[in-house]
Amino acid sequence: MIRISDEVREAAAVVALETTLVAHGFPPGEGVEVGLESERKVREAGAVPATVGVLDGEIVVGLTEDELSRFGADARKVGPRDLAAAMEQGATGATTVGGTLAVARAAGIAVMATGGLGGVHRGFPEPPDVSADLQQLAHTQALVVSAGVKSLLDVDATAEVLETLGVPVLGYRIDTLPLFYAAEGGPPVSARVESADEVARIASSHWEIGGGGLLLGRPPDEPLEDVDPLIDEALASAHAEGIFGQAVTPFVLAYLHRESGGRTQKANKDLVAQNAQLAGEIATSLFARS
Ligand code: PSU
Ligand code: MN
Repeated sequence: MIRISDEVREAAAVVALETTLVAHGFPPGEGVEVGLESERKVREAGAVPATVGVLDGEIVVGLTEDELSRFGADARKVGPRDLAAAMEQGATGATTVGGTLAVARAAGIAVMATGGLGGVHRGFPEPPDVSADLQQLAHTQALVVSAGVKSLLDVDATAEVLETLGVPVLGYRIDTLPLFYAAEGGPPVSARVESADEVARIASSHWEIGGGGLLLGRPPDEPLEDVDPLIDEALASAHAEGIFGQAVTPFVLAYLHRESGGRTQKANKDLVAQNAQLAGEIATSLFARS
């Protein structure tokens, strides 16, 4: 049912990587580059990358480069609820953070990296759109490294939901939750941490006492502090075009990449790689402690 690559199966320290950002978060071709760069960063940190996706109905943990290149804009966006249908229908599906976590749980992988977590969309409850990432994170004993929550969302509301769900929100050398492109100005984290080893210790303790997922927010090294007006424009444009549900995030990201002259695309690519590297360090620390 799940094909785990030999390398991942034999690895000591593993980091799961998602494919939705590869297929739907960047222009065609570029997403695959981002995925491959993330894999390199995980390896540099001494861990093994396990990129997850559904290929012709088979859940794969540890896609090869050739396999990864098949995750283009025509791939389904697969959250936790979509996995079984994609399998039975022989589909090719790019897993979101939530979908990847569901597979990581089945495969016994405890660390994953992404760009920005999904969350509560702006304007809640109109529409009542809350990413399945949140619920799945709460129920999976895994740590997600991200540049916080995507700032096209209602980040404050998302932080409140994470508290309600009992998800620790750690800040990597920062007191507030990073805002994806921007570093500062988000809601307070539940604990600030200074090192990968400290994160590994906190995650281990959390799991020992029966806790579920944790979020680690890592601010981007080169933040963009002026994207907010463009995000407002992108969301207004999505609304005007009747874009809703799963299509909103890809639409808004593509709008920003285009209208910023590629600045958000570069920032997004860089922060995904930085998160992958840190996730690799944490996976390595977790293994050393086990
Ligand atoms: N991070 C990025 N780009 C992305 C995503 C994360 O830098 O495209 C994806 C993740 O797969 C996340 C999804 O799970 O966006 C959230 O989508 P939605 O808001 O529809 O739940
Ligand atoms: Mn949604």
